Amino acid sequence: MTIHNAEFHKSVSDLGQLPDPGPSEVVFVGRSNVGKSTLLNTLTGRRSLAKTSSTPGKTQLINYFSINDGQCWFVDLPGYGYAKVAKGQRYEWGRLLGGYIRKREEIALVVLLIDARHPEMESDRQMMEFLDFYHRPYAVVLTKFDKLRQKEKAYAVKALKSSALKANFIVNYSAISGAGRDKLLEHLAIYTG
Ligand SMILES: Nc1nc2c(ncn2[C@@H]2O[C@H](COP(=O)(O)OP(=O)(O)OP(=O)(O)O)[C@@H](O)[C@H]2O)c(=O)[nH]1
Ligand SMILES: [Mg+2]
Repeated sequence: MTIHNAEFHKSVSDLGQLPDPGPSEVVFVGRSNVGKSTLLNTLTGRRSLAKTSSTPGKTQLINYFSINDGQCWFVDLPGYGYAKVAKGQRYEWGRLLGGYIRKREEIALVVLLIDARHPEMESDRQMMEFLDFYHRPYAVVLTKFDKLRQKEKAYAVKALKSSALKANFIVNYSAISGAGRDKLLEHLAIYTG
């Protein structure tokens, strides 16, 4: 798809305030600080559309962005993995994040962002299980790919391919170099009507 314009639409802090069903939604999820807001900005070409920060936990709301005058919505969800979880314990996704993924019918695709430097995090693995359990189609974007050496790149892709077996596609992404942007937009065209 080509993004002609992107506008902030609405922020929501409670599942009771969700906007009425609109166009199909592409939802961005991932650990805090993985680069969700940065990806939204680089994907849409609007540098300060979504607020980014070097401190994790910046996005605590559900933020809606209208793409191409309502062709679809991009949705930035709160990050997870900030609070420590004891080994063997199941992740409690925040109420907003978990509830949204379970209930929102307009979700056409969940884009799960995973830090390319840490492709085997337990929380990400559990998120994939969660998405699978609720029959949510999902794809994986490996972020911060520019931070890896050549050898690490090959390792990250291999590790992810073996765990993200149900992912509809996997894209390596760098907000710095722009790598993966065109590929991701090409894939998203299928889900955005
Ligand atoms: N080198 C590099 N840094 C990145 C990339 N993407 C994001 N970052 C940096 O990572 C930090 C976190 O980015 P955000 O986009 O705010 O992360 P987020 O996932 O929205 O974080 P929360 O809202 O806290 O959940 C920022 O300092 C970004 O500049 C990338 O592709 N390469
Ligand atoms: Mg954010």
